[in-house]
Amino acid sequence: MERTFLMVKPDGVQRGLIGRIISRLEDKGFKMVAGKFLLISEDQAKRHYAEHEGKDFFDNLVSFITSGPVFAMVWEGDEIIELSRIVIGKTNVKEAQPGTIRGDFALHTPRNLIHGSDSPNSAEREIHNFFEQHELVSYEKTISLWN
Ligand code: RTP
Ligand code: MG
Repeated sequence: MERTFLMVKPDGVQRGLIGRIISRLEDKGFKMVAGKFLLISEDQAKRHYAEHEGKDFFDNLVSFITSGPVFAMVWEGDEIIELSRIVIGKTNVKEAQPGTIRGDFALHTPRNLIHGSDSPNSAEREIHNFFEQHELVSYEKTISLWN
């Protein structure tokens, strides 16, 4: 079972979309194992976006993600890293398809509402940048998706 780090970014919080974004992930059948509402520190933001350090939009990314509260989460499911990015939709809002979170709700590319890890290594690093091991809740879903 794979885990990923998903986060409603400050624009999603400001627009009141936390609930609807979580619903999309629940509708798909993924399992939430951790969640918290917080303001990100600058150091935490730089660690989170380490892969983009040196790019021209790095400073904007850090200032945007620290500009207001976020809702950080860990979700679990088979191949969830790839599947959740399909539910989220493409980074570029002009490419994000209707039916995806970004396709249905996002208007501007840097303001694309939600972050999702892009690989198992990133997921591991991002989860531990936001959560302690004891905050990840281990449980079984008692309603089967298959019958
Ligand atoms: P995310 O990390 O937020 O889930 O998004 P992503 O994988 O789809 O996109 P990524 O390439 O990792 O970029 C991270 C975030 O940076 C902003 N961005 N701005 N050219 C630009 O101005 C530009 N490119 C990316 C977006 O907010 C993107 O989500
Ligand atoms: Mg990314």
